[in-house]
Amino acid sequence: ATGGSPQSYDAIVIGAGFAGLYQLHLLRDRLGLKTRVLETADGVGGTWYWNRYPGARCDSESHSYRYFFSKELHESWDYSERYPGQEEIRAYLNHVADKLALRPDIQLSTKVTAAAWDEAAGRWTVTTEAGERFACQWLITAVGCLSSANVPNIPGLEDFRGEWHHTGRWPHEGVDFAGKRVGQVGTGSTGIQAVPVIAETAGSLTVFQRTANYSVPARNGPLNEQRKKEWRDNFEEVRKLVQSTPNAHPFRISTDRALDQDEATRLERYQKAWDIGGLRFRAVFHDLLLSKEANDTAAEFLKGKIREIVKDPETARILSDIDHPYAAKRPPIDTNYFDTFNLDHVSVVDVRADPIRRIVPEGIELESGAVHELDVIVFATGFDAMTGPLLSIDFQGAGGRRLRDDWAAGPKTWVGVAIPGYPNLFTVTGPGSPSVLANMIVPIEQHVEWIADCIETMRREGVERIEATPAAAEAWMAHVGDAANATLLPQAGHSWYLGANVPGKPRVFMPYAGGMVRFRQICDAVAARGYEGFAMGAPADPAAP
Ligand code: NA7
Repeated sequence: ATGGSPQSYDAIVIGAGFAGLYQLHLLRDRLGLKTRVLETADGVGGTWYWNRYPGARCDSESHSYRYFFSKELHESWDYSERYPGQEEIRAYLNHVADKLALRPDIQLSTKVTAAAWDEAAGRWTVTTEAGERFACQWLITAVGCLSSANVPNIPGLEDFRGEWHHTGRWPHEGVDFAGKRVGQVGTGSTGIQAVPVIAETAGSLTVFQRTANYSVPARNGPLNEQRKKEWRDNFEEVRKLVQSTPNAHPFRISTDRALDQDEATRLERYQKAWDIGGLRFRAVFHDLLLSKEANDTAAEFLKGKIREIVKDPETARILSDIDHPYAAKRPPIDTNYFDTFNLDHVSVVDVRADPIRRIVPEGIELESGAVHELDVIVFATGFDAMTGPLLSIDFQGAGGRRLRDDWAAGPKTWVGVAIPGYPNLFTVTGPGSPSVLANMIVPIEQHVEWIADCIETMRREGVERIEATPAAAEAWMAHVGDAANATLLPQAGHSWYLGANVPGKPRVFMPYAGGMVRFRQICDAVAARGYEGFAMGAPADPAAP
C-alpha cells in the first residue's frame, strides 16, 4: 500500500502493549470501529517486549498487574511469583491477544514515523517508516511513557572494542557475561534489578553510580496454589482496592504520620515494612512525601540498612550517600542489590566524584584519567520519559503546527489525554497523566475506557471533531505543577519525572501527582459536563491559522 491513497480506518492505535491491546478491544468489540494497531516490534507486549535485561521484573505485585476489565480474562491466568517477571508478563499479554482474538487487527514490525491532521478531510494521515499510509478519524497513541531508550551521549562510544547494550533494547538472544569484565552505568530501578543477576555470571562487575539510590527488598518468591486461588477468587475485592487507592496499588497508605510516633514505634514500623518489602514500604506513613522532616526518618532508616548490609565501609559510604528524599525519585525495590557489593568481583565507582570523561576502546575513562577496562557496557540509563515516545513521531496538527515546536518549553495536555491543536488525537498515559506514579494498569484502563466513551459519545451525537482548548491545557499543567509542589517529588532535582535525565529537555514536572482516585473523578466530571475543556465539532481556537 505504498503510495496511492492511504488505507482507511475509523481508528488507528499506535502501540501493542497493555494500553494498545485494550484500546483495540474496546474500539473494535464495543464500538464496532474499524480499528488497526500499528506496532514497531515483531510481537505484542510493549515495555515487556523490549525490556529483556537480566532481572527484568515488575515492581507492582502480580495480583494487581493485570487487566481488571474482565473477570473471565482474570480467571484464565495465574502469575507464578509475588512480582511478575518480564517473560511472564509478555506471555500474559500474548495470552490476552489470543483470548480476545486481537492479532488479526495488529500490524507488527510497523514503525509510525509521522501523523498529520487533514482539516478538510477531518482525518489523520499516519505514515510508517516503510512508507505505508493510513487514514483515520481517531488516532490514539499507546506508545508508553518509558519506551524511548536514553543512551547517554558519551564521546567515544563508537570506538568501544567490546559490546554495549541499553537495558530497554536488550538483545533477544540474551548477553553472555560469563567470565567477562562488565561495566554498568545507572542505578535506577532497572540497574538495581540487573546488578545481582549480572553478577551471577560476570567475571567482574563495576557499577558506575552517578546518584546513590534507596532500595527496599522486594521479597519476591513463588506464589503457592492457595495464594493463586485467593487472588483468583477475590477479583472484585482486588479490583475495588486498586481503583480506590491514590497510587492504584493493592494496599492502602497508612493514615498515621511518622512525626506523631515516638522513635521506637517509628523504627518498629519501618522494620516491619522492610520485612514485608517492596513498594509497601512507602505506605507505612502518610506524611513521607509531604514533610521533609518525616521523610528524613525513613531516609535515615534506609541508609542505615545499606551501611548494615554492605561490609566494606567505603563501598557502603558511596552507596548510602543519597541526597534526595526517599521516594522523590521512583523508589526501586530489589533482590539482593546491596548484598551483591559484598562479592569480591563486584565494585562501585562514584562517577559524581570522578565523572565519566569518555569511552575509550578498552573501556570507560574517568576525569581523573583512571581507565576501567571492560568487555561489556550495560547502560541502565533510563528513558526519555513521557514526551520522548510522542516526540519521536512527527505530529503535525491543525494548520500545520508541530508538536515538537508546541512542546519546546514542555508538554501541555488536557487531563493527560488530549492536546490543543491536535484534534481527534488521544494520548494514553501522556504527560499530565498520573500513570508513572501509579500501578500503571489502573490508569491505562481508565484512560482507555475514557477515550472509548468519548468516541462513543461523539458518534452518538454526530460530532466529527473534538479538540482540547488551549485554556484547559494551560490550567491542567498549572494544576499538575501545583499537585507536584504539594509533595516532596520535585525535590529530586535529577529525576526523570522532571525531564532532568535528558540533557536539554525542559524541566517540567510531567506526571500528575494528585493521585489516581482524584484524577478519575476529574476525568469523569469532564465527561459529565459535556466534555468540558474541549471544543466539540469545531476548532478550539478559530483565530488560529
Ligand atoms: P532511571 O530511573 O532514569 O535511572 C537511570 C540511571 O542511570 C540513574 O541512576 C541515572 O543517574 C543513570 N544515568 C543516566 N545517564 C547517565 C550518565 N550519562 N552517566 C551516569 N549515569 C547516568 O531509569 P530506569 O530504567 O532505572 O527506570 C525507569 C523506570 O522504569 C522506573 O522508574 C520504573 O518506573 C520503571 P542520575 O540519577 O540521573 O544521576
